[in-house]
Amino acid sequence: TKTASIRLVDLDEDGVDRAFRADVLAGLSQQQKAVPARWFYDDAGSQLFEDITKLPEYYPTRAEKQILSSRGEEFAKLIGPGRAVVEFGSGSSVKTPLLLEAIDPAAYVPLDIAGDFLRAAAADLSAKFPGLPVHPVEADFTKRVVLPPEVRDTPKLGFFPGSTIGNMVPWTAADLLRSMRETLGEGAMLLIGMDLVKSKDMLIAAYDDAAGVTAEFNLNLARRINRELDGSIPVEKLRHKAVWNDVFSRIEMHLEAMEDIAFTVSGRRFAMAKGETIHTENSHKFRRRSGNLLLQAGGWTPVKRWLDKQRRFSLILAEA
Ligand code: AVJ
Repeated sequence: TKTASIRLVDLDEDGVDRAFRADVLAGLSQQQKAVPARWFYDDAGSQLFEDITKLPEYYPTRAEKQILSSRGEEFAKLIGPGRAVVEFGSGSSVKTPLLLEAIDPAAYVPLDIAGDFLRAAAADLSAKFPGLPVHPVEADFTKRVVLPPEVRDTPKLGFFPGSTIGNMVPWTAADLLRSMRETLGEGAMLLIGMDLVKSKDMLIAAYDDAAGVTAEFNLNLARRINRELDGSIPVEKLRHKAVWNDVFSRIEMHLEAMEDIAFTVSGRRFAMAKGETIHTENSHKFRRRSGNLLLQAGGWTPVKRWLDKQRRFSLILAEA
């Protein structure tokens, strides 16, 4: 299998719009066309992802919530009170409270590149936990982040739920884990979600649901390119495709041309032959050994691993 590797443009460098344009133009110029998955999440895409989490076929969100709501006592014992919880990505309305309730933290520090989501998540959490200091930080957490002075001397717990780590190829994932370790400092712990390898049928169904919500989520990326980058992609001639890549243990999402097409993006011309695809997402699935190996490659030592009742999803606690 041939894979595309794309150099991500630095978000701080030129601003989000220029980064989006640069990623898309570079990605569409490759032999295997590809756009990094992080560009799914404009307002429409974020809403569609919310809808995905409620689909009967999309088990990861429910499975992870089940672990978080049933293992509170173990979290409390292994993590202890008084840590600053640093969440990578804006807090999801349901998962974060389950963790915070269990461990009696000293502060909550959500990190996100999207300021609006960040402020909304921070306000939400403050309302639910009136006594808890909340320090949102607008930052690109793929690099080392300087945390607010209020939590400088507080031991940290990093929280990275959702199996978002699975969107990255292993070397990028290991880099991210190392950055997190630098951001979190001495004595830190990390609680991270990793989706598990399971039957191909269950995996494909989770990424190609009967209601077509995941298809809309995928197609929205092409619509976003048209909207924001003055594109003329004929979206109605693309179809959503989810495939299992057994070599890399991952679900891949693609947008496949149903006939020969040509279009422009920001004044540049592109063509796709019938059957050619734009690779839009990797979602790696883990086993105990592969998950532990990845954590160790990123500088973390696994401490404890929990699965949901149906053994579909894992949550791993690690220490620096
Ligand atoms: C939010 C990245 C974990 O990979 O399962 C859901 C995104 N893509 N359906 C995942 C997603 C298609 C999701 N993550």
